[in-house]
Amino acid sequence: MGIMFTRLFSSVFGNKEARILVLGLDNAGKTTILYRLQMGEVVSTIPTIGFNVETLQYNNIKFQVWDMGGQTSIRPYWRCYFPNTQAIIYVVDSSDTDRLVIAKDEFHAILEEEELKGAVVLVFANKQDLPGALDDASVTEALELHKIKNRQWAIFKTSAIKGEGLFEGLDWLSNTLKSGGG
Ligand SMILES: Nc1nc2c(ncn2[C@@H]2O[C@H](COP(=O)(O)OP(=O)(O)OP(=O)(O)O)[C@@H](O)[C@H]2O)c(=O)[nH]1
Ligand SMILES: [Mg+2]
Repeated sequence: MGIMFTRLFSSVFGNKEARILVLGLDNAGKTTILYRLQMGEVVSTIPTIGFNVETLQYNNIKFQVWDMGGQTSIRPYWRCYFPNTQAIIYVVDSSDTDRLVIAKDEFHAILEEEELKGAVVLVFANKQDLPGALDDASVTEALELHKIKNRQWAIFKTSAIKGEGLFEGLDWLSNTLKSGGG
């Protein structure tokens, strides 16, 4: 009854809830992004073993953001968190050109997952502040984003350290989710 009432209340007042998974290779900047979005600050991070989950309210949407550890040994556990996900934020270290192929393979494996069929995809080409970082067009090509079928997606250049691009991405996400995506 309590949950029903909350849902009814939320829908009357236009509040939507969305469950978001933040995925990507280790060191991509996922945890830095989560806390930059939530607190507006750069926090010092350690590699995530498991996950962090935080709630943030933005544009009338209550985002429940799951930041998963990206190390090779942890990636197989991502799928335990796939059910009921409305959006994926896929974070790439745009300066880590050696591992872009691995980032691409992991990304397309995620898109194949039945449980994520309805999820919209936001890609953050992160670490734009670093010399040698590939721009959004190059990351689009490296990740083969144009192969994506039947799904809404977008890519944004970001620097979690400088706080650039993140809210532009979240704007796209909230508008897409409000208009029925995910
Ligand atoms: N220069 C630069 N460094 C960044 C940026 N975003 C994150 N970093 C740094 O990259 C390192 C890894 O960041 P994390 O946020 O811990 O990476 P993660 O993706 O959560 O890594 P795992 O938890 O191991 O999956 C840290 O030293 C961050 O300060 C960025 O935009 N620019
Ligand atoms: Mg982390």
